[in-house]
Amino acid sequence: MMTRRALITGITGQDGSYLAEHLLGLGYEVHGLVRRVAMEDQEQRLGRIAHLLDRIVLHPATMESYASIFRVIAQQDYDECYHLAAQSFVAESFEDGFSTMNTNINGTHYLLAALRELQPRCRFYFAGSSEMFGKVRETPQRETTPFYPRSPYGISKVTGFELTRNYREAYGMFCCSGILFNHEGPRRGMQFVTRKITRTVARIKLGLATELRLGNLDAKRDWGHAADYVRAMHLMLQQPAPDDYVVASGESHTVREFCDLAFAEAGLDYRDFVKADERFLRPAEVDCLLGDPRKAREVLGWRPKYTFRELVAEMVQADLARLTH
Ligand code: G4F
Repeated sequence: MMTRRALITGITGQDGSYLAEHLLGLGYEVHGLVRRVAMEDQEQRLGRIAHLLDRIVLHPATMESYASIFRVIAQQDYDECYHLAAQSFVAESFEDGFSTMNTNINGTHYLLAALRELQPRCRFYFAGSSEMFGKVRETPQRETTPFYPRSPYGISKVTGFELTRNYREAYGMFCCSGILFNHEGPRRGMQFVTRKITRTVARIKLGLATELRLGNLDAKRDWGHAADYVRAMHLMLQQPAPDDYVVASGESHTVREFCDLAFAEAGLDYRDFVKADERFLRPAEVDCLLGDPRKAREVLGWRPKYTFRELVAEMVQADLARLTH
């Protein structure tokens, strides 16, 4: 069989790094789009893929420039394109909605337009998000649940989702969206609540911090492990026809429960350290997300390997190990 070639935008992020590993394991030739500054500052910016650098090909481009994306797509053919690059921090999208919209909406549009022009047979994956459900219209959320985004980030993802669907229907391209619920792991960025918690637990345990300040402890999320979720992305592009899929664990937990388990993993009681801080509240909150992964299970044959407890434990242990070595 011919080696398949995949292009990943956002390859330096948590999901990009796990997906690159997964595709390499399947024998793919893996390429990634990265900002030029990342190529020039590899130690700082390519940390998550440092162990893969001799096995992948990186191309400088930015999601803000159609010309730069076009140039990369024009260089060679790809079988599959995974569009993961985005401004993905919801709180930041309230601070600067314009740049979130610009990067997330136009970036997706540029990439789809370049593929349509140059490689309409390339299969395309769009990283949709459960934030699109926002103020949820039904529980659990599934592929047919109406969207009600609550942040500039959520709005940008709804638009990316609609663009992806429109390219599928208007131009007959193989375009899929994964509606992924929160997915975490030891490579998660520090600004997201799970990693903020596990890193601070490790710091407290080692005497480097004395408290953890958080916003809404009652928010509920459907959390899974990113290594599991990237497998679903790949499976979507192997189907006979393009479609959209919810990817979720089917369980919902509060931020408080995450804290409870994470502190307990280090032998601590979260109530002794967690402080409410309204600086971390959002202008509009998504209170409760719970996904229904039935379609992914039945059509893709996808099943997560990690339980919620295993996810929390792995993240705490990884942060403890990082700070002690
Ligand atoms: O970890 P978070 O920042 O993730 P959020 O907003 O759910 O978004 C993540 O998941 C989405 C999929 O549903 C992705 F599309 C998106 O890109 C991102 O990966 O916040 C989780 C919850 C929120 O309800 C937030 O209000 O935790 C609450 N929270 C409470 N205190 C906090 C904090 N979140 C952060 N980041 N920091 C806090 O101190």
